[in-house]
Amino acid sequence: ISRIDLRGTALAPSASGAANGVLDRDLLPRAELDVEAALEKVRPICDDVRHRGSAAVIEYTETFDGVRLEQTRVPTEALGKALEELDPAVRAALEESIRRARIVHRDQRRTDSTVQVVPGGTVTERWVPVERVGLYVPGGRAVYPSSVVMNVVPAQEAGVGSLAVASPAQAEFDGLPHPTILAACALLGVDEVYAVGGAQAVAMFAYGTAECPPVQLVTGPGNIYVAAAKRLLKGVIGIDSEAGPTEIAILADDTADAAHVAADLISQAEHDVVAAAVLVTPSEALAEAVEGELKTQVPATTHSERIAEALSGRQSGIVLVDSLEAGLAVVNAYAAEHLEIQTADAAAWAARVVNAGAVFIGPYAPVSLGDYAAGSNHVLPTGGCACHSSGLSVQSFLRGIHVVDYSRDALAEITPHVVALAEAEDLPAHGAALKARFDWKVPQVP
Ligand code: HSO
Ligand code: ZN
Repeated sequence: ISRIDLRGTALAPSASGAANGVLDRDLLPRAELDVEAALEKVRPICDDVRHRGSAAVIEYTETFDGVRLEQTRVPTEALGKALEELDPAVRAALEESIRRARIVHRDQRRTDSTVQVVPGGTVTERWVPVERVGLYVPGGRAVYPSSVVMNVVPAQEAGVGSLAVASPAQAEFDGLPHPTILAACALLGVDEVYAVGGAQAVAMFAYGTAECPPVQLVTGPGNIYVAAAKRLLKGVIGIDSEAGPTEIAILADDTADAAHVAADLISQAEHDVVAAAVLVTPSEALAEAVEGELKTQVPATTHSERIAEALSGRQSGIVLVDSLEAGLAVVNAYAAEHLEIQTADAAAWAARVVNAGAVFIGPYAPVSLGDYAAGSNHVLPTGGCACHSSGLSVQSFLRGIHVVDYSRDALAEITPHVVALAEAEDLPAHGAALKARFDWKVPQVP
């Protein structure tokens, strides 16, 4: 892991508390993902699925996954069987993860609210779930039943009526998606699952096929082709934000336990050779101790090669700063997907974080807890998107409909203003629509 020395660099937050303006983002370790290049590859696939439906989906599955499907939908019996065969310890863990996620996400549900703007004039914001949602679940190396939980629970708690899951067909599992994915679906009560992956899965969801009715929103992580297909079909469908490689940032002082800091950096580096692990600290002693811990811990882990590559990439590093105040400016500018605060007074520092997907406070809230069982969601904005976006929540599956209700008197009262604005915009018919209700006369402002 490399060191980035920002000591002596002016990092004080601006008057508004926002650190973005004062820190050159290029100073920070971060990788780039080129989705654009994949767009040209997925365009013909999406077009083909649009025109030929299931037949095209089946052909692409044969080409890319080496499986000849008879039908794209996974039979219900296969879901039940996967659940029966699930390791009881994994089942119990998933059940607890689901239980906690439900507690948190149920609490996120907004209630409709009506405000009286003027006597006789109200506006209501009515929250309505998306009717049908498609959830993409990757196959291959990243088989994450926990991500099924994190996508399905908020959709269900939002009241989404119809939910379908797509996950690549796997030759080694008789052409079905990974059995743990199927078992997680069964546990969550999802029975509509398709053995389809890649861009063709996103196109199937967007345009619909004879087997799979179209959905309105597609969520879930995926490889670069899935990301490209989502970007391409956005508009036909709604999408969640693009999930880039996992990131962990840790703001720590010398009260932090170096072994724990190292273990947490390693935990997220484990995802991917391009995963980012960043420690921000004013403590040279901690930096050194963490480097020492990494030297002993990394070789002892199962995926040591992948982790070593992630930690030595330019997206990872130990950032030395003059003070925790400067460190706060750095982590706010970085806008990490996950941010741990391991300092004295951690909660107080955490309260001053403005850009992060999720914040983990103190020594007993490691990111891995949030990945599986804190109750919070682990689908979070990456690549700095935390400065404008939020993680997945019940809100992601709702739309707010404005409901406008005005009486005759309330409309009469505002008519002169509407007419004035309509005329200023050279749209007199807009004003006329109101005047028509008052015999074409503009009611006088009292
Ligand atoms: N840290 C990942 C989520 C995950 N971790 C799934 C383990 N399984 C992105 O937040
Ligand atoms: Zn993780």
